[in-house]
Amino acid sequence: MKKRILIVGACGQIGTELTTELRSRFGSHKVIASDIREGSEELMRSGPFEILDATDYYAMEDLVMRHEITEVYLMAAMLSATAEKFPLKAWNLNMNSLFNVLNLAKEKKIEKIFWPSSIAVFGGTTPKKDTPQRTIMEPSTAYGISKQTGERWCEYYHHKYGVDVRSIRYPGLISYKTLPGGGTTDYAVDIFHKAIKHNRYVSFLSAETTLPMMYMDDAIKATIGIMQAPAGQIKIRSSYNLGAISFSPKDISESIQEHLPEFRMEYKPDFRQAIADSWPQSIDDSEARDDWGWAHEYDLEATTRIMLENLSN
Ligand code: AKB
Repeated sequence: MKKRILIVGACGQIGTELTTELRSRFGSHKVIASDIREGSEELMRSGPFEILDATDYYAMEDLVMRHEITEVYLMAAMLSATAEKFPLKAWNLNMNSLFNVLNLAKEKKIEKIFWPSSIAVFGGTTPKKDTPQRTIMEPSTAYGISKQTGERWCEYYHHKYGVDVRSIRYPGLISYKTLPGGGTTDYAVDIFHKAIKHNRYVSFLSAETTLPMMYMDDAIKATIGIMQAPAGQIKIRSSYNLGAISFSPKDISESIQEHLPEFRMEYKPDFRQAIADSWPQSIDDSEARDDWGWAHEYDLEATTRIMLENLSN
């Protein structure tokens, strides 16, 4: 059957770049972008777009049937920092949107689903270094609880109803093309904007807070990679650990100073410090590497160079 893709949450940080890449690989008219509101002019002009509330099952079903969708990438979610302010809203959005796509697949209206999980599924009792795929998971944030629950439901729908759902646990993502919103790792994008504009940055995480991170091109490659892999290679149907680089605010500040020696950092940790403190510092992603050939390309040095070059332009 011919492939027709729906991206839900296409105007967000990952959705925007994913839409562009999927359209260039499979053809613009085969990739339907959707979101609760319109996105950048570039995204709106690059192919079909529909307004969609991801929590509305009937609206999603209608869109899927009208466009004869075969695959859904569900990128709509409320991230960790915002979710701490609105825990029930976060639960409703993150869970109801997931149930909508899982049920569409259960009813054979779509064939394949991508759903993003996060390092937020781990908690303060998880081993922090080289966090294994299977380990203690006691998330203490509203966002983490929704992602952990979502993972359990993905696995359940796969085993019980044969739903082809694929997922990865994203670390913090860094891109010059799109801005993140409402996450704890957002500082690692904001810092580049402020470094170029003001030569200084006030970090809401302490100097030594090391977290797993990734350059966006690697994240897009992983997302499309896991969806393109033959079903037999996807042995984990909850969500795969995915690693690339790990750094702290101090590390990234020193990396920026290599290019902008005048750059200065200050540290004023806020409520997001407790969220970051409950997350791993680095990730063991050997199962993703073995099962479907995941490999990252970008280190901190390359990420810093690309970010500064492109944002200066
Ligand atoms: C966040 O900070 O909430 C996200 C994530 C790690 O899932 N970037």
